[in-house]
Amino acid sequence: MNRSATFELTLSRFIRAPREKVFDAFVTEKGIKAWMCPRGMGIPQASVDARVGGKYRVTMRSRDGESFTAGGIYRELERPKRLSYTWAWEGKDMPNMETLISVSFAERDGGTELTMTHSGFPDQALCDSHRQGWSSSLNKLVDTLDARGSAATVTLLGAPPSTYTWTARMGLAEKGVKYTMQEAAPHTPEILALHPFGRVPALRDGDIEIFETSAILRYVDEAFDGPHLLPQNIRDRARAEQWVSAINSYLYELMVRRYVLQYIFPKGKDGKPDRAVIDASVKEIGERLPILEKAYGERAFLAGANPTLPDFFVAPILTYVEKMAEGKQLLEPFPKLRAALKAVQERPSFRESAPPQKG
Ligand SMILES: N[C@@H](CCC(=O)N[C@@H](CS)C(=O)NCC(=O)O)C(=O)O
Repeated sequence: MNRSATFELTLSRFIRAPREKVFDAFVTEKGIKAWMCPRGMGIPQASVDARVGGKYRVTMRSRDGESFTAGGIYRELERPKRLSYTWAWEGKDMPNMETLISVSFAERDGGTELTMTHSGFPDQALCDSHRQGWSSSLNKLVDTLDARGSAATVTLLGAPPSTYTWTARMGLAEKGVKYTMQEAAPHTPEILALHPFGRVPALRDGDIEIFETSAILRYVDEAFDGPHLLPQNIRDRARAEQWVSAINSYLYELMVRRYVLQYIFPKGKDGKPDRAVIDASVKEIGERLPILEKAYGERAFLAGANPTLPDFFVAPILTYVEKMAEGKQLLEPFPKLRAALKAVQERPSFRESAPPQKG
């Protein structure tokens, strides 16, 4: 190892699994293949000779087919308590350094407290990039060993009646990602800890924290296997992003805040909805819906033949609009929009993610 190397990282995780199982996930081919790469990557090859002085080698592959191989030598194997091994990348484009990984496995509350130290980095940038990589890999380790799967690492914080929370839940369900739903209202301390503007939803994946629904679902789309939430060709993907942005910027405020919420939280005289505000919003919604109708063109959904992110953003909003006094009449003149909405409303992801019905 390079003597001038001084940078190191330490990460810990509690895993609801016995120490032996966690230890074996580091030193068996099957175990390593299940987790030892960041989310969004896979391990096509791993070889292991788990004895002191024995070698291991791991090849990681990104979705776009790029491969990265690391390997090293076991220095210490004390199952199920301690493990240490060297770590070096192969290939001329990879950092030329041999580093050391030490892992301890302690029993706690019927599970395992894992502490990993990776030392010997020649600079902070390499140390930080490895911290990110290991942090994401350890999320996968937890998912694999905990009976709850990814619901052990992925938590969505939000308020089920909120349209954005509904959209985020739909995206997670479409992708087939198990998650824990933590109910939290906007501007509460739990939300403010993750979202500096206090809005819902926010997502935590291990120690990775994300706010803004489109960023959350972008992350979910790239980090997990499962059907794509965005179109795969450049033009349609740009179109999908365009409509997500347009819905957020030009439709949500009008349809939800200035219309639906006027009924749900009336602020007019005698606790009734403010008629003037509602009338003005209805007029404006009537002017904007033709833009949305036109957007479908010959497509069944906003960015192509299949529902993608913009459809998951707009459906909860239009579902609320549809339920208000003027809603049916407002949507009536727009057959393409109604057909797309109905198709999304019929998806299991939409129904499973819907806010609980009152009464
Ligand atoms: N741009 C945010 C918007 C989130 C948002 O506005 N959420 C609403 C609930 S649907 C909220 O938190 N409202 C509380 C507030 O505005 O104070 C996103 O995409 O996540």
